Amino acid sequence: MNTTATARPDFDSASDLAQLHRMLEDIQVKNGWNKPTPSLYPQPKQHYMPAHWQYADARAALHAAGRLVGTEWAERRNLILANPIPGNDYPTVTTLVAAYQMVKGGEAARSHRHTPNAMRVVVEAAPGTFTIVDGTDVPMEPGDVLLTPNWSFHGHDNRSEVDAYWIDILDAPLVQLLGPMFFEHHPDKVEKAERVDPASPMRFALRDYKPRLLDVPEIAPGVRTLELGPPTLDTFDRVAVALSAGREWQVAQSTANQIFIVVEGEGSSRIGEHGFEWRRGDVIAAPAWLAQRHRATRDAILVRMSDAPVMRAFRWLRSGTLPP
Ligand code: GTQ
Ligand code: FE2
Repeated sequence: MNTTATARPDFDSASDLAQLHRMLEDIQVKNGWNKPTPSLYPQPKQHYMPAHWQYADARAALHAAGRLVGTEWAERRNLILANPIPGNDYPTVTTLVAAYQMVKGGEAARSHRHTPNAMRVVVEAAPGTFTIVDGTDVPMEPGDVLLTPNWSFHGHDNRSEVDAYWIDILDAPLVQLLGPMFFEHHPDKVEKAERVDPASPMRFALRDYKPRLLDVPEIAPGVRTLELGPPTLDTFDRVAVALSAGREWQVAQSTANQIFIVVEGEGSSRIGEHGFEWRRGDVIAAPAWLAQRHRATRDAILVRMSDAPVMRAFRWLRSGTLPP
């Protein structure tokens, strides 16, 4: 590169450290011996906060948005669950974003594809509601988990007469962090589906995973977990959790960032120092390295998404201590 020649500072003339530090600016470096905040530290620091969003609030807001926001011009009618730390308007936890979305009865949301991986958990939908994934209609029923991996075309088609509500999870914050973001529309506004596939590998139907979940051995009294796999998505996983009424599940600190969605039941959670009371359709942000306890007041099913696959891939998946 041909840059304007500038005189090199005369480092040997520096008479004290402050003067040397000032001269370092001229060669665009920072000293590494006197940093105000260390770059390396003994344990994870967490800037994101534990947080809770109520479905009742989001539903009311989306219902109103149904009058005012059209899917003819809005890519998606969604509400971003941005972590409530100052200045943040997107991630729910460091690597993941959650959003509530509504598609009205008789309406469609156009097909597109993007490098972020995505999934949804359905809260309300009547028969005839589909996500079209790469030309296949995948049915959406309450409690179902649907995947739309990196670069697969997807659109939402509600051919029922009632409004459908669900929760999206995307790894878009991770893609923004690393850089490889690509997005494009489908050439047809809403991709034509050639077939309906209720048994699509992109779908974990509640009616299928609930009985399997309730059948696995307990990992603690009244606590069962079931990984909703095969992985399919590279960056985040899904674990269904069944909690029996009156039981508590204690979870140690983990480097994995997590988001919980309440599929059935009611209860309360403590994430770090924050306590939340939850019910069906609610979302909880559980940032990494905060101990957790979850208690059901009525038999509950939760789905937990986490970036554990990323942490594991680079050998950064670690756990710490249980809640006090
Ligand atoms: O439904 O395709 O909440 O692309 C954010 C981005 C939903 C979707 C969101 C998306 C979608
Ligand atoms: Fe999308």
